[in-house]
Amino acid sequence: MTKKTSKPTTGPAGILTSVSGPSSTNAPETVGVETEVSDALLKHAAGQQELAQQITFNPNKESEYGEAARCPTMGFTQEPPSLESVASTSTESITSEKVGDGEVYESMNATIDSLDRVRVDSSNQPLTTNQGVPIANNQHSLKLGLRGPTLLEDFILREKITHFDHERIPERVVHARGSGAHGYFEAYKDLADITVAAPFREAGKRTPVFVRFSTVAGERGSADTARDVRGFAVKFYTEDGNWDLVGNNIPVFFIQDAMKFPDLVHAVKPEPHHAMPQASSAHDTYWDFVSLMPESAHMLLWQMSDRAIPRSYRMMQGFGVHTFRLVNEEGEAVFCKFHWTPVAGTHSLVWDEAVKISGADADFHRRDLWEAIEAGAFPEWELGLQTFTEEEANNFPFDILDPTKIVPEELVPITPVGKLVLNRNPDNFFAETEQIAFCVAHIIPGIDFSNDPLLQGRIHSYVDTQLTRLGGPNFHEIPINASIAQVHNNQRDGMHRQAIHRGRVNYEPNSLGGGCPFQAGMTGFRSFPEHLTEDKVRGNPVLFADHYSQARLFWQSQSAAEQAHITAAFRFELSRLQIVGIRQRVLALLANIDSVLAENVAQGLGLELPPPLPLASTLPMHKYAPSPALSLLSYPGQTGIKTRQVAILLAQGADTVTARSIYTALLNKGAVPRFVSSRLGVVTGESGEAINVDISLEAGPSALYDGVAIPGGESGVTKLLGDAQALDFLRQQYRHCKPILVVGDAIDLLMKADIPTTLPSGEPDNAVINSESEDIEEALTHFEGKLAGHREYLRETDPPSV
Ligand code: HDE
Repeated sequence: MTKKTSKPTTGPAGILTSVSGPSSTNAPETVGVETEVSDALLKHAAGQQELAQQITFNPNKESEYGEAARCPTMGFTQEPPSLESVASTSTESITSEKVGDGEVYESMNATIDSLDRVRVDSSNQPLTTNQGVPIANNQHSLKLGLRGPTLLEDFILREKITHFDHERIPERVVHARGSGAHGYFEAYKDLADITVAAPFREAGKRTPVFVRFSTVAGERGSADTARDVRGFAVKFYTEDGNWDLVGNNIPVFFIQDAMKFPDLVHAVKPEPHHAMPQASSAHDTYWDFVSLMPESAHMLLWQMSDRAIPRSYRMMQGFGVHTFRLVNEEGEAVFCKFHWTPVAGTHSLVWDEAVKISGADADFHRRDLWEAIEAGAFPEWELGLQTFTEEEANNFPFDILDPTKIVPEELVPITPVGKLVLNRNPDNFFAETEQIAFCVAHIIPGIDFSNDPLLQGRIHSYVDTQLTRLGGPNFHEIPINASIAQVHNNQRDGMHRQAIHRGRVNYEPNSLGGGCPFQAGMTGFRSFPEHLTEDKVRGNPVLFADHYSQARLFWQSQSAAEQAHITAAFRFELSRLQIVGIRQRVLALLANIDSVLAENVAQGLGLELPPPLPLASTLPMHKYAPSPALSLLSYPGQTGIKTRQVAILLAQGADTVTARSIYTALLNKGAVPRFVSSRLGVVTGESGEAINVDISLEAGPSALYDGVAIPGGESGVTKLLGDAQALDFLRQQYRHCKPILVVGDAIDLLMKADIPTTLPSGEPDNAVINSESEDIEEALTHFEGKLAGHREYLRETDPPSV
């Protein structure tokens, strides 16, 4: 006879303690007292048992091996029986002003949201310490008596000074000097046929972006107008996560392999023994290195061209540089090069001007970007793609994995796919522009890498550098870096962690969190499954050894003025060197590109042209037809004179009526005219019309303006004739090829300043405009045309005649 046994009772001890419990799946019905907390406790315990029982094994294991692994499966999940069952604590419904309203916002990571959640406005607020304690006296430290020593006890003073002592973070190793803004990218069309990337999903779709422009070599406080490559880094905040396109304003690079990057940067940065020169490549170590690395030849021509001294961040192109991949829903890939083209056109400074701006306004580019956005003249670029298949790439005369090569537009045309608009300045430079962390590894579904060996090294470098610069692995939680897509994973802890994760699960696979967060399988990011069967090797393909044919292509595609500037730039840089052997080596490198270029630079240095450097390749050099798109002059832009800065030069007694009409006409066309005189104050004309001077000649010297207009008025002109600063101003406007408008008597200034009205060719100089005040309207139209055209390079001679 079997004895009837009753169902064993399960007591709550296993719930009320945190170690061990009965081997029973019966959930206790009570923990004794009945409260909200006890109810949550029971639900949690029962739910955890239930989840673990329902997920009896890992059903995905089988699909992790062999062919099946090519199509990753979605992680397995089990709906938790209650929200309480996956809580960290039974007390989560207890509320306070600090812990919140006791609600669970399901599937939400509250560190992810717009920047509104962290913006601070202190209107009507008293000063407090960082602990929120109101500060009674922010003027004095706590002392023992009015004349006594300061007390260690002064926690308010110590907190303030300690925070101040640690205000600086390490600057970026490269690209330390920069400026940024918010904006959006708007797609022209749906690109589903070639990519699933979120920004290209539908026509008109807007993706928020933050863009940072930078110089490369200079330190954080260096001048904006140094001769240098400019960074052009764009962070797209997409619904599939952040995509960073970390490019430059030049489409090629100095080196072909990440292994050489630290050498390149060491060579260009200030020399280690005396830490000079700042933000300049014009020194021995740089040219020593690049002349021993002839793959830099192509990049050197771009770097010595006017691209390296842009007029404005708004007036330069941007390039992804490397070949990337775009991948569509079917998993098919095409190769892709990214191009940003400025709507304002590509315009540059001239070197003499850039040097002067460095002294007059080291923030020239930062100010220009800030001012344009503040004024509502939002900078715009068009994004264009060059796409091509692997098969097409195999027939190109260069290797698409070589970052010292472009894909000429004549070979693969550029398709416009959207526009970038920068329409909001940051609230706070440090919190946003300084703390933004771009990373080449930040890609999203639809974008993938190529095997470019420079790109491959960059994938590692950017996260790595932020660990030091931003103080640990949680820099993705800094608001400017946080994605707008939800972030859920099992990464935990580390310096400055902000997210407070609910629940006991911080691993995957799990049953106790219902399997969450789970892998996304085929809807997640999948790398393009490129097929490769190769040996491990350190080296490059033979086509990488052609160092000169694209350098020659670039040279031959430049206008006469651009070629003259490149020649002068090489001469300048090399003339600063001290070691003759290095000068000679660079000349030998140039001799492989173009004999006239090399000869002219050699002459400028007082050297004989040495024989060309030996070639690294036995393959014949490819002959490219010149590509007009490589000249800056092919992008005059569509914004005319908008945002162009124009000086209206005045002295007491000037024709202020004409001055005002010039001012108004320019302003109405979107330009930024400024009344400039030797002193601030009021200039009164013979008519009695008074004008307040905007800026003095000292505070705003010539190099800062795109053009000058000088009204007549006998006594005003007489004063300017006797003012050497004003005459210098005019001479520099002329030397820097800017349009000059002189009205009435002001023509005398041209003669006094030795400014010719004809070009060296004998033709009239159409950018030196002379008018009577009655004809000012017609003259202004002419002046505006020249201003929009930016420069009259035909005026230039080497050395300058004025
Ligand atoms: Fe960078 N680069 N880079 N670089 N780079 C950095 O990352 C690096 C390269 C570029 O506005 C650093 O956050 C390596 C090419 C831009 O914040 C660092 C290699 C191109 C910016 C780094 C390269 C770039 C950086 C320094 C060779 C053009 C500024 C601070 C393998 C396509 C982004 C930082 C900003 C910044 C490493 C080569 C562009 C150290 C190792 C080629 C625009 O991680």
